[in-house]
Amino acid sequence: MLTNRIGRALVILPASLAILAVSAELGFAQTTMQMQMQMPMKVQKQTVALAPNEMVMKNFAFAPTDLAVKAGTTVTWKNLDGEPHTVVNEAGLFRSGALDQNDTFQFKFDKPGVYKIFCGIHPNMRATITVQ
Ligand SMILES: [Cu+2]
Repeated sequence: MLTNRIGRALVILPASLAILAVSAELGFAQTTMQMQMQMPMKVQKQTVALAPNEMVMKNFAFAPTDLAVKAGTTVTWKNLDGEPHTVVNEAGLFRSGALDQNDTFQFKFDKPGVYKIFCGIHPNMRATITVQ
């Protein structure tokens, strides 16, 4: 009987230690999740406040993908991603350096036309600026 009781106590003790360890980890995971949930909300606010002559790089895409401006307009690109992006004109009219998070690049469109752009690092990122 006595050996049985000691045996049971030895089983219960590691089990409760494991529960303590798991709940400590859960607390940490919850904090991390809260941080992740708050961050995209801030990014969304920035996107809503976009100026008509502004294009962002977000989630590995240009947004908007089609932008229409009048001749003489300076267009601003802003990278909201944690990964660097570039702005390259297909026709070779302009090419930015690598833009880190929150970096911007500007180009003034003097002549009407259709200007296709892509990211030199991720060529599947594409957009069009139509100058009227
Ligand atoms: Cu890119």
